[in-house]
Amino acid sequence: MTSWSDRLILAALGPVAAAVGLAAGHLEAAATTPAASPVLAVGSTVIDRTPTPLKEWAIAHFGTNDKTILVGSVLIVVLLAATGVGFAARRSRVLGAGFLVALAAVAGVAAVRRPAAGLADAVPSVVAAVVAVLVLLGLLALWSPRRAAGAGTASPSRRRVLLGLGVATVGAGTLGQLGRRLISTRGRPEDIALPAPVEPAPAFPAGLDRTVPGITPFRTPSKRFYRVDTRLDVPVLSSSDWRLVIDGDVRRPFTLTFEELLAMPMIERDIALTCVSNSVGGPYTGGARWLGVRLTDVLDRAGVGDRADQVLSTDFAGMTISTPLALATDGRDAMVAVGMNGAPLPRAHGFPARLVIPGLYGFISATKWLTRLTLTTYADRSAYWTDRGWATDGPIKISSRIDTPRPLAQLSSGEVVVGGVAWAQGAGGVQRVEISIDGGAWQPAKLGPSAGEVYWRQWFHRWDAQPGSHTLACRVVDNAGQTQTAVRANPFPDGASGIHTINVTVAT
Ligand SMILES: Nc1nc2c(c(=O)[nH]1)N[C@H]1C(S)=C(S)[C@@H](COP(=O)(O)O)O[C@H]1N2
Ligand SMILES: [Mo]
Repeated sequence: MTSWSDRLILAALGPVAAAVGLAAGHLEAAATTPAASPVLAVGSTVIDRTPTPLKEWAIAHFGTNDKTILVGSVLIVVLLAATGVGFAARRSRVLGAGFLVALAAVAGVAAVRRPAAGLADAVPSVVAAVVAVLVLLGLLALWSPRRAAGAGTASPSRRRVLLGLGVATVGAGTLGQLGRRLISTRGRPEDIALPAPVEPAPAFPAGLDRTVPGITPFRTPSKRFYRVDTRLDVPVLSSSDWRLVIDGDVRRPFTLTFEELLAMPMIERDIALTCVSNSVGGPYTGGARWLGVRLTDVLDRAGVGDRADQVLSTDFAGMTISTPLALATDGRDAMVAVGMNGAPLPRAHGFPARLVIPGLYGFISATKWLTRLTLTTYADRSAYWTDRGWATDGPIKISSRIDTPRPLAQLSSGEVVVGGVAWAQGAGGVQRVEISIDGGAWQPAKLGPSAGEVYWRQWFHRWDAQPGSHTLACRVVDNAGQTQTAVRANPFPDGASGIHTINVTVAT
């Protein structure tokens, strides 16, 4: 007969050995590939296999704690399963060790079967198995239950094994915490040194923001750049863990690590992004200097097949954006961007990598937290916004905006500088901006410097303001001679149009 206290010890042996093993595997993964950590690999496999409605329910109920709860549940299940180990080990040590190895094997398989994983991703699970078995054997050696005297009196060997269990538990906690620390501080934006571009952008000209108060800065600081996401939280991705998979209708599907991406030739471009949801005169547009790899360099390496008409890009959470292949590869500088305004992409803007494609609205081009490029067809696959009725082909409509004075401003009479920004990315850039006061003739405004066709342009006009209430309007003419339309359209389904018009009052 085994006493109840011996049974408790037997039940604890497996979970404690497994915990030390998992913690050691986690730490090993933290130093190499965090996602290959036994706990995280099993956790993400569970997420992948969970039906979407259940996932949405979990996110709704647990919010940002959903990952913690998931990892906690995985740990509990594993530790519960491991309670059998000690009893198996009592029959034979090989049986007990085999039990632990089998548990680690589940994690190893999960790690290797993750997208873009390799055999090396099994290493943390192997480490976990070896450490767990050693701890189990060590604890058994401290204990010889057969020689233990009757219940109640703590024999020296029982005291030894209890001490061993305690030390091992503390060890598991320490190793696990070390692993956590290491993962959270590895692969952060601030740790990344970006390579210099082989094709740098020309020197950025000084904008009108120095001379025209209230005009939008020529380059939008990253912190002030508009943000449009389907997510509420800012995803925290690690660059060391990140992979870009290129698959679908390609001759040579392949996977890039972040280091491999950085090793490709980098280009640097000034590109203004605009959201299709931006209304005329609205704020969802920004200009930045982007650093990245030409999309065509990535696609050429894979060898695009001849059926594909769509680049379907997927973010780390499975959100999809579709881009017409013909537009993405027509010679414009579509890029897999890693840098924004001279620094790694901020997390809010897609760290570690995103797409930036000049001339197309963000919802069909600018995938943040990019992890996959799939060459496919519109007939076969549809993306997030396509399923919601938005257009699949969305060149940014030419437009212009008055930034200063503000709508309904109260001004003093005399000279007032009216200024703003204008863009005409798809159409050779801005040729001129015109302004009309109180519905009068369109007169040319003065343009600020140019940072290229796919960037926006600042403009201003000195207006001799007379007392009364006035209407100010602006419009852009592109380099193909086309004038911004006055026909009003709502953002849905392919972008707003119309003329930005504001009212101001000039005091006597
Ligand atoms: N993963 C992901 N990428 C995304 C989106 C998104 O919701 N999720 N929104 C898109 C839209 S609609 C726009 S306009 C741009 C906005 O980029 P920004 O937030 O960096 O300004 O990102 C695009 N990329
Ligand atoms: Mo957008």
